[in-house]
Amino acid sequence: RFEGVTMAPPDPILGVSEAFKADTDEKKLNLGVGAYRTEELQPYVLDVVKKAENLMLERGENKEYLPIEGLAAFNKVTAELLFGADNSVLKEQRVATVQGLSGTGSLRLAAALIERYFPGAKVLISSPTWGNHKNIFNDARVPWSEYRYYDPKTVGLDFEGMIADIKAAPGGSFILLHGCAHNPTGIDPTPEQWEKIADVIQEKNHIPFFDVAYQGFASGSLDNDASSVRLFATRGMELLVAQSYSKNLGLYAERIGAMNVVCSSSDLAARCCEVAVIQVKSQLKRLARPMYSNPPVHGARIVANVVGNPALFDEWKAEMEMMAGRIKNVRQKLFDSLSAKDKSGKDWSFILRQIGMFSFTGLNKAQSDNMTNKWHVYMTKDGRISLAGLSLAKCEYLADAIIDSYHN
Ligand code: PLP
Ligand code: TYF
Repeated sequence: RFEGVTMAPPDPILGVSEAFKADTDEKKLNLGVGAYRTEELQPYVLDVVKKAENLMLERGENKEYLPIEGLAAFNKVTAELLFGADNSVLKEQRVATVQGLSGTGSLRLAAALIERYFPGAKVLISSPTWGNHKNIFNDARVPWSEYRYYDPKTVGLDFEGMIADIKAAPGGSFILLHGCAHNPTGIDPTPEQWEKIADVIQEKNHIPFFDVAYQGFASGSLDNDASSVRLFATRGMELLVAQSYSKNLGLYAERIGAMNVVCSSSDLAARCCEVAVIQVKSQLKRLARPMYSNPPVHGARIVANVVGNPALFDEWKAEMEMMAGRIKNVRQKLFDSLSAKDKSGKDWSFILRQIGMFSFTGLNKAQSDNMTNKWHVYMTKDGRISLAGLSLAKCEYLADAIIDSYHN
């Protein structure tokens, strides 16, 4: 009976790691998955995470089930980290926060909410976007379409196209936005552009839906990286925000994140907003119950301990700056190596304008194949490379590989 089950295609991102493992060449380089590595290209567990885990062990905490909505201390600090503790959306108790199974699980939970309570509503996603967004909305049976985002001619943002497509979407659509460090392009709107994006979303009565997977990782500052979300929240808009601690705390496998729903009301002082928060939370719990019942506790405790303890919080910020700084250093070195080696006169400065873990090189599929087949550099076929998996020592080699692939 199971022989009727057909073969599923490999995941375009995680499949790259599998291919990398199978390669026996010692020059091989894995720039596929977005996971931070040290200069020695080893996985990194943050010192603050180890300290928080030691505290947890000393306290001898139990393994009882969490409530469906997750750990209360985590939900409190995660919303404060996102919006800022003194933000009026928190003071007015306008946010329903539930712990999710990292960014992916939180997005999936919100997709289920959209499918159930906004039947027929469309989600607009950027072209291109993180590959899993399409899977998540397909899986939840939420219709989606794309808005223009990346302009290959400028290797920058197609802002006019983006605005036109958001304007043209049916009123009341959900507009998926990357809070910072857009994956895969590394290109973010400027603060002035964010204001204009908020204007058209408000005009069209759309609902902004932020995916925040890199808070602190784009600029090195948690507050700067949340400024897009805060700008929308300050306007009193309703919005959805998925959060992930995979990258900024290196908690990839702990699956820790959150879904935040900001409720609004024409009369903000009215009780109707409070009621909306309670109702939305009850429905998120109802959706979670048959899917996974309740979320894991370990990562939630780590985050609650790190963010809730001023000394650990400061240490975290320093470690995050160190990680973001290392990525900036390899970004600069890669640019310098490309500029020095490439005799064609091509302008590589777009690499320096991109931010976050990734660089979108502009290499097409055939050129990306050449990177892998000839140079043993593993990357996604859309031309994205993870700078978090690159070391200063490998920049020259990578520059040779890119130049060869570009010009042949
Ligand atoms: N959203 C974006 C844009 C991402 O890049 C990622 C991870 O790479 C995620 C969400 C979710 O990751 P996780 O499920 O590990 O939190
Ligand atoms: O590199 C990326 O864009 C991500 C990484 O469950 C990732 O796809 C890997 C596994 C996972 C979530 C994200």
